[in-house]
Amino acid sequence: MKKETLDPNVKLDVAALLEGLADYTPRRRPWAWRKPAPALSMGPFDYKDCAEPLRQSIGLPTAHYFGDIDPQPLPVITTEIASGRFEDDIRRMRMAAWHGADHIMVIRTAGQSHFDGLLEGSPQGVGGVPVTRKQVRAQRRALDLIEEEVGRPINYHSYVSGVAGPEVAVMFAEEGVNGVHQDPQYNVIYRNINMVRSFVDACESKRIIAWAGQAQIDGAHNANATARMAWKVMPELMVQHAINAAFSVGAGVAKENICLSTVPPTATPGPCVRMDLPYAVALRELFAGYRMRAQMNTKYIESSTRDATVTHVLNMLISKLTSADIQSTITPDEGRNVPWHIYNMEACDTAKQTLLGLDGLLELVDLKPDGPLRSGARELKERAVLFLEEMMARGGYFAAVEAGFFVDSGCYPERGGDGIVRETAGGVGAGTVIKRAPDYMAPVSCHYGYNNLAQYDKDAVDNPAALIGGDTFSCPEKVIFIDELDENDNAYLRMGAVSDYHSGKKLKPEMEWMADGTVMLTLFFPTGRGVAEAAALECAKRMNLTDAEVINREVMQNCEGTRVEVKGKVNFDIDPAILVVPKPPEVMGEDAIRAEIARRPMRVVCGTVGEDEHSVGLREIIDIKHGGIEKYGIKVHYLGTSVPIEKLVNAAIELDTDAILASTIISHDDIHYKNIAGIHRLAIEMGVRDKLIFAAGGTQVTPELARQYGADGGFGRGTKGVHVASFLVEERMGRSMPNT
Ligand code: Z97
Repeated sequence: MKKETLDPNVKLDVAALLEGLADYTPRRRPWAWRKPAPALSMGPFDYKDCAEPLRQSIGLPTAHYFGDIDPQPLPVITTEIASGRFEDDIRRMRMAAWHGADHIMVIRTAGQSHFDGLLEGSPQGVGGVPVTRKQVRAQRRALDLIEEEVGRPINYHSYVSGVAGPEVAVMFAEEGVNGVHQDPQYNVIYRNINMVRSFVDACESKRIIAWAGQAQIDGAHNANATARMAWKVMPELMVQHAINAAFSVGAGVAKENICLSTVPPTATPGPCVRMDLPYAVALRELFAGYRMRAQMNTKYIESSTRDATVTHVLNMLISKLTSADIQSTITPDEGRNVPWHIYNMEACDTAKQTLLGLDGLLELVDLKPDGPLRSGARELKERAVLFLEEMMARGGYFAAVEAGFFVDSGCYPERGGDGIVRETAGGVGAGTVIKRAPDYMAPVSCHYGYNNLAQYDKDAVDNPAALIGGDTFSCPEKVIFIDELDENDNAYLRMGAVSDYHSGKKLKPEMEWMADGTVMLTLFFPTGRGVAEAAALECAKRMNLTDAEVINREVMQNCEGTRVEVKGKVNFDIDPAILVVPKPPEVMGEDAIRAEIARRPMRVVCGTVGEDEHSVGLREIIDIKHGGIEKYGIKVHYLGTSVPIEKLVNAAIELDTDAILASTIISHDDIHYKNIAGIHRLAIEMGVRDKLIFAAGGTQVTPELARQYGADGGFGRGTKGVHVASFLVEERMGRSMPNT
């Protein structure tokens, strides 16, 4: 890859990223937190708890009202990427970084936990990517460029778990991975990997995590997602956090790098904030000094993106009322199982929007020092301590797992009897742990436990790797890089098949993979759910979509209507060369507009037409306060809202104006275009059309259509006063206006 910087207007060259990968070394290992900006002022606002802004980013949709600002909240924002193809995930990472994500979690392909060794190459995965050195190195390299582009460090993250946990930990430290999930309880409970093996492996892994300065996230969120009644496992969650946190500190991980993966366990229609807030408070009291990684609830999630987003927002209210060092985002794709680009961006925007909206909340409100919040928190802590005590009395963690203590649906000490049971001597990898021999020694930079060094070389006690002239942590050139092993399943082949799309020569709709052809339709049918779904699929068929599937349905009323969302594929390409791309409007300079109005004064009459009471948009266009056309000296006669079109044309004649501006928001039955056509027709009938400039605007107005229906100019969403003033002046200069 020749140029190691990105141009914001040029697509990321993924193929170039793979060139010379064998010699690429990462720039850094440790996790990076956002830099607080305690007295941040942006646009018209002051912020209380934000971080330093980005150099380049995409702001929230409404940012243009406030000078295109894009403030960044303080917590690190996570996005989870799970498309299964690492080369496509890279492009998604860039988009996510522009939307404010600085923690990119790469989900692993199903089943990798049970591979007793590292994978190589770049095969395609299911539900995530096979995590390999090549995949990690290429993605970290891309993120090195992307973080420079947006102007903030980006943390790259995956999993140090499974039977190959320590091998993965070493590879991650070598490759500059900054954050990892590491929790031996995850292996035991969810992957049935032998307990002894999992805890021994965790010692080595955690030592490496400590050496690399990575952030470590535990696995307690999985109990939320697995327990039958997730709101009942709150005491157990605290026990799981405690086991991994204390164990990690024992293995040498700094407390400030240990992140508790915490999820508000309850969800709507339950009274979730009332139930989850005491838990969040208890957790933060019990684990003061540790980091909180606030995950959203993914147990009670359905395929409605709206519903998932509200849950996410309620969860973030809890983050804001308590604390979150990392704010995770998954919604809204998790519930409908379509891990598409757009949902990563939506979720990042939801987090940013919510956290910004709640900026400074704790300057305004206090959590009550007494009452149900405190008694609830205290009770949960007591239950957790009792749980731990009973666990100890039974003989410790292994004995407790054998007795089915974990992921039980009772709120301890109540028991549901449905906990997950594992045998100490059972599970994948059972019997593989052997005692270190008396002459055991490992010449490596970091190592857990007994290493016998003194008996070999006293000088090497503090630096065992010196015995071999440095290990791969100190000498990256010793790392062996394997490019590809599978000649049928690798990135070169996959990218070769879609190279015209990567280069931009051809276009095809895409949701997760380059040129996957996937599109989504939203349909409404005035009928019940079953018929609506079948009708939606029939519709997709007639629209020539293949592989059509319903991914969401929401009943409006049993028989009056159902909303259905369908995904499907198109099988055509678009040649960008044949597209007619409208030019953005050319706007005259403000001084030139003012000078022209001073030379030839201009009068306009305006109003919202028909039955339309929406005046905000029009006022933005005319009022001097909003930078409207008055500001240039144009005399405006505002007739108000719901003005009959006859009145507008008559007023133009009586007041002898140069122009009519009609604003029209309501678009039912195309009434906006019907009104535009009506004004045009009336002005012709009254013999004044040639004398008048007629402009129509509104959020649903398309400029081309407005002109087709008879207006001289049309103005849609995003129009500012300067656009309209510029149009009026230029239009008048282009005509001979007898009445001026
Ligand atoms: C999250 N959505 O919020 P395998 N270790 C831990 C895990 O949680 C996971 C793995 C390992 C989730 C992430 C599910 N979590 C997705 C503590 C997976 C991965 O390769 O699937 O066996 O393990 O973090």
